[in-house]
Amino acid sequence: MAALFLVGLAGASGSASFNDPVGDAGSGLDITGLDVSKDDRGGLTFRVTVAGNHDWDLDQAEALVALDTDQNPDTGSAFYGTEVEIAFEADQFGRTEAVLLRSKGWDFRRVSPPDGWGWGFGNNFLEFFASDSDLGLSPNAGFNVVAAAVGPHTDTAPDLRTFNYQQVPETPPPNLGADTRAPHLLAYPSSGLHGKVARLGYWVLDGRGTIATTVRIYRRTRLLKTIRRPLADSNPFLLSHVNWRVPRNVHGRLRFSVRSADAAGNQSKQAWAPLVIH
Ligand SMILES: [Ca+2]
Ligand SMILES: [Ca+2]
Ligand SMILES: [Ca+2]
Repeated sequence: MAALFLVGLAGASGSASFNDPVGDAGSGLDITGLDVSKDDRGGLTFRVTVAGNHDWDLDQAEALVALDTDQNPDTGSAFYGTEVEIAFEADQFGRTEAVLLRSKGWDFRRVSPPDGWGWGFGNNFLEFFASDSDLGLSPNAGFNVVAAAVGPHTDTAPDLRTFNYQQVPETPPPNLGADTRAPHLLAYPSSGLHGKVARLGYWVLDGRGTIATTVRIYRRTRLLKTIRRPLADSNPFLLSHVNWRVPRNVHGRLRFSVRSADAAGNQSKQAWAPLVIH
């Protein structure tokens, strides 16, 4: 079944195709490409192509396209500095619909879609259309874009960070200034068994996608363990964790802190979560 509510795109200029590997999504939705095209009236179309055939309403697969509209990963929200996100998700009746979200702090809020936007899907793609101005883009401005399949097996295109798209082909993206924005961090209540490996979960968002992390485990105020992760790529679409082999004689209610620093040395606030060892 296919549904398509888009206007035709005669005379598209400034089209770009970005590819993503096939088979990098496990059993999840496998993105194979992202196509961006522009018509001569300032309309932009985004098509996310996926492997295999899907009945979107039946599969309940969810995907999103995130736009860094000012080509600055240090402004906007999660997902490498996103200002605008279009998410394909199930409505209250379980049917796939597209919703528009704008960044608010490190989060997003749903907003009414503009007149004249459109979206649709076919067996192997999701697509939406909007004018550049409704997406917050100046005429002819470039932007960064990433597509992501949401779920237990996240696939993103590209695998890390964003593609740069220019409405005027071959315009170079602007040079970035110094990164002065610290990563944003959440720690998740975690649990484990004494004598076994416990997984301590957290979620870190850094605009430029590179962080170092320090996890500290405490019983009340006594430090039991420090685990350091060196500077490395960080994907904001994935939850992170560190493993801790819990000593056999440790159990009960512990807690842990997480703090991350980006490549420029900006430190996140410290996040805390409980850790229960059975
Ligand atoms: Ca893929
Ligand atoms: Ca931005
Ligand atoms: Ca990928």
